[in-house]
Amino acid sequence: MLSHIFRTVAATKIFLMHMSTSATTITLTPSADGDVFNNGITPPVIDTTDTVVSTYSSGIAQRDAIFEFDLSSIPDTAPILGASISFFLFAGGLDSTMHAIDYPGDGVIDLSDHNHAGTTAASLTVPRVTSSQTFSFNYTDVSGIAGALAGDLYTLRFDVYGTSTFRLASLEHTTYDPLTLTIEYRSQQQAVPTPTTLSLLLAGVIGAWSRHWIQPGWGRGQRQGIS
Ligand SMILES: [Ca+2]
Ligand SMILES: [Ca+2]
Repeated sequence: MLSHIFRTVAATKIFLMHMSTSATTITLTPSADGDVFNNGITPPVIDTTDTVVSTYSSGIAQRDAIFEFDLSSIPDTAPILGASISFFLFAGGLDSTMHAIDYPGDGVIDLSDHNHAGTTAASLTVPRVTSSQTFSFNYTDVSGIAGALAGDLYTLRFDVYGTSTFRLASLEHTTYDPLTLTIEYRSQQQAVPTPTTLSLLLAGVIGAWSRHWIQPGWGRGQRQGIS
């Protein structure tokens, strides 16, 4: 019977531990998006209101597609299990690789985002797109997301190298959805029993103890013995 009690306690602990390590998935849209064009000669152009966000490369001229996210809904110390990006890509472009670079954000899309140092979160080889379509790809490195949690703001930038261009639907587009970022993280709920759980646990332990030690007739025998 004592083993039954221990099993009851162990089962309850296993349940609580399961609750403490559950995975949560969240899908975010950017808090801002836009692109920064810089050729090092003419004044840079920063566009955050167009219906299209572009990334482009042709020699020294570079246009970076930039997306800002608010990660405040994810606990600061939550382990990041994985992430993926999905976006609507307009027809065009050339065979090329698009690199997703990430770093803590500052809430503003400006010239400092051009060539801002960061982590290569993923690289996606995109063929010449003959019809507009949605693309998705998984992160190969989520450390940039983890590093941005404490400050809540997170920047994702698409770069292309060589001669290429890609055009994505922006937040301002009225027909196509903007880019989305899906993050899976491990929630870190405290493994503390609730009052209800504690009550049930105690009731189970007391009940098992009673069934074991208070045998039928035990109480009568005790009373008879005393009298
Ligand atoms: Ca925008
Ligand atoms: Ca910025």
